[in-house]
Amino acid sequence: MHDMSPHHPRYQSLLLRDKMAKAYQEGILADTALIAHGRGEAFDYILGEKTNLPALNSIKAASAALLLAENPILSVNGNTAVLAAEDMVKLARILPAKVEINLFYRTPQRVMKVEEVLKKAGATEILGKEEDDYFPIKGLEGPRSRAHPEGVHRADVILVPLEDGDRAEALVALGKTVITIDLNPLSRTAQTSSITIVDNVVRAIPLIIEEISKLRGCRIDELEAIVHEFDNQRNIDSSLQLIAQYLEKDGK
Ligand code: PTJ
Repeated sequence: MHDMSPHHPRYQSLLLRDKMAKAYQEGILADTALIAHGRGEAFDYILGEKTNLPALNSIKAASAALLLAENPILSVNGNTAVLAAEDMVKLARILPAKVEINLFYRTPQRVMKVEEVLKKAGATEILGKEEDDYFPIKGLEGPRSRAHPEGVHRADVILVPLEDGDRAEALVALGKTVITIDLNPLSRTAQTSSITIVDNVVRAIPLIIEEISKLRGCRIDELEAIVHEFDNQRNIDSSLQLIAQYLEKDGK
């Protein structure tokens, strides 16, 4: 760990960078994960590095959808495991939901490393392991098409933070409700998912956990109304407007 002062204006961001760099050195992350993280940082910067109103709206809709789900699944890749394993495991426990590993740059070694991270965070049941059964997702090729028969295949609602566009699109085409957390509101994942949370995973997942405990006492029709009234495209447009306002204000 680099010696960093907590008074540094970018302290939190530097801490996350350090965590990512260390995880890469330990073989948990693919090299491109650091590039993906940098892209996320850039979007986070122009969103003010805080959870904005559109993100709060989608967090509420996502929480209602997860509570309504019969078979919710939390899909975990390398970046999510490194940045938010404890929160993902906590979310899985309170729903309850299953956790499934799905890697874009899949190697048996990385699957084992991500499994270790999740176990260390307290996960007991993990799907998507190297030795697990799987069937490919229709319309997808390569290792990221792997889906566990009791996990992603059976799921009605899937949380896929930091995802790649093709997979989100293929899952939506199978009739699944796909919730994504992606700082880039223009990414294909953001644009094709059912519910898009434009926020950092490190802030969004704890907020989903909080929202779930608030909505827990709601009736089913109340939860359904929250999901039906949510307009994903309009909400993404609001995030884009925030970015435009930020650039306009700071560009002057
Ligand atoms: O662990 P693997 O092998 O499954 O690989 C995971 C990555 C993320 C490397 C892989 O899925 C990938 O290459 O993703 P992309 O296509 O670069 O997309 C990542 C998206 O996540 C981008 O739109 C980033 O802006 C966004 N992003 C990056 N960091 C965060 C983020 N969104 C939310 N929170 C973050 N911390």
